[in-house]
Amino acid sequence: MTAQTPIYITTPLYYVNDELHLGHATTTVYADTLARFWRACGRPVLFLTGSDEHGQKIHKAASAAGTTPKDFADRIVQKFFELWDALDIQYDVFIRTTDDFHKRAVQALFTRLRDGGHIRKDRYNALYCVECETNYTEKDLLDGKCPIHKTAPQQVSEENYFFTLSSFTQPLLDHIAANPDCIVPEPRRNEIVGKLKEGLNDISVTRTTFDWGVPLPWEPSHVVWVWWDALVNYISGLGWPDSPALPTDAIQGRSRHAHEVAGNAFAHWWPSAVHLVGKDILWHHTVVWWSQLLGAGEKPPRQVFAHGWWQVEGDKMSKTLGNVIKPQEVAAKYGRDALRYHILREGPAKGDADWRQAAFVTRFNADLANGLGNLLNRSLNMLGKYFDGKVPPETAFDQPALEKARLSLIDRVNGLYPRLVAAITNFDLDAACEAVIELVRETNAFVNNAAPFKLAKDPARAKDLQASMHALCQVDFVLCHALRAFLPDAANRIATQLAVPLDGVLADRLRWNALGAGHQTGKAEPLFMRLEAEGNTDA
Ligand code: ME8
Repeated sequence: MTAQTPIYITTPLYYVNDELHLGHATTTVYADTLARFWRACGRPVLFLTGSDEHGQKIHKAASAAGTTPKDFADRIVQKFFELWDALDIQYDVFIRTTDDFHKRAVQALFTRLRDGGHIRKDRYNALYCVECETNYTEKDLLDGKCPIHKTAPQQVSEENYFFTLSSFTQPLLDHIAANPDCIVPEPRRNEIVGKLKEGLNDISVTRTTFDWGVPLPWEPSHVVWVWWDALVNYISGLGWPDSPALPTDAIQGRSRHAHEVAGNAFAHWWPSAVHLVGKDILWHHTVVWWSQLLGAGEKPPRQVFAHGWWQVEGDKMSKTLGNVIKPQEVAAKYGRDALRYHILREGPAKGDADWRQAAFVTRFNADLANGLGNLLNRSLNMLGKYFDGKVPPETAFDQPALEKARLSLIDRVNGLYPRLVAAITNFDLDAACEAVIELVRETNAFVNNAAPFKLAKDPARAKDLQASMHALCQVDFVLCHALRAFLPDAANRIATQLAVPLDGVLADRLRWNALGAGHQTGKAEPLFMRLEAEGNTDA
């Protein structure tokens, strides 16, 4: 990977049967953070998200609401836009599976698979969970119920089209062996390899009992199974199979950036595709999706990253329990950076996680209010008092212990960029944030030791005062750039207070002396107010 290698980042297309919750916001915040980080590194990034609108689940929800599936989807998808706007999610392409260009791509894929001999008609007898939109065998069930939703599956029997999934067992195992990081983290890859080694069964991929889906081109009484339809979005969103450009014209108003690429958009972005998903849909995004691609003569994406699930205060998050965390409510109450930070620090990137309100408050106060906010505020206030807000020229401390502390800060600042790149390459968002917060902690300790407020009272210590304030200016500048991906609102507010533009590539910005002497900073404003344990601010 070089700074110029493109990266194509996707979230799942969420179902429009209900409003989105913390779980959906988590995958999307992860994707947005990766996208912002790599953009700040100067890498070409394409970030796609969207909505999954076909299938029985949506049909059922629309009937319950007394409306048509399309009207229902139109209504719910507006809520998606509102949520992503409220959280300032900077996606490039928003795709709806009811978009015409997408439906044509699904039909083209199906036709290719038929022509390649991968499709056959058969009798389908299955146990189908509508909530998962997936069928199960008796041995998958727990007490006769879906292992995820704990509801009894439907017994389905119909004649429909099957895909020869079984013939892809070995090609998938070979692909994974040749590309060890194509499924991350490692335990997730092992899980998929384990299941593949048990062998695969052919799967039914059309339905005739309802019509809310993409019709088969040669037999429109069949609609494509919703998963088969939805997964194709990752390539239809790039213009596959025959459009050289992204379909942004077709989705004007929903998509943010029209990326100009030389040549074919699919050829440009697909080799560097990274799908972010929850562990519940890893099977679909590897075994099912990759077989579709291989069968159609295309390559699997470069990587699938699967995160775990949130619980809430030790319980499953569910409507029945009434403990569903609504991201817009958290953002409205505490700020979207606070929500984002908690997701990045405490979220299920590596394994399952538990949303605990007490931990939310503790971390917010320690890292953001007492840590980052306090550092910024005191350093800018002191700079205003002692240097009229102007960055002083660099100088060393006379006192050896303080000079040692300053040299250590310089090392930490200059080592931050490679640390962030390594953490983000590994999808370790927690480690990336920790690297920034360690700089905050070390600098706060430096302020306590150097005590510029005391130095300012002693004219003989003028050089040490200058050394400390120059160092603080460098750290503040580096922090606002380092936080661009993780706390975008705070990064902007710090940049305003420092009176610097939030631009340029991180490799240039995360360096000691990237902020020149003589620069005039702006007015210090509090960044974060401490929270009381109940969640009230003490402002
Ligand atoms: O599966 N914790 O959509 P979906 C963490 N339409 N993440 C969670 C979560 C939780 N408790 N609950 C949900 C679908 N998620 C299909 C996808 S893609 C071609 C089709 C997140 O609306 C997680 O990312 O059910 C999970 O994979 C996704 O929401 C499922 O969203």
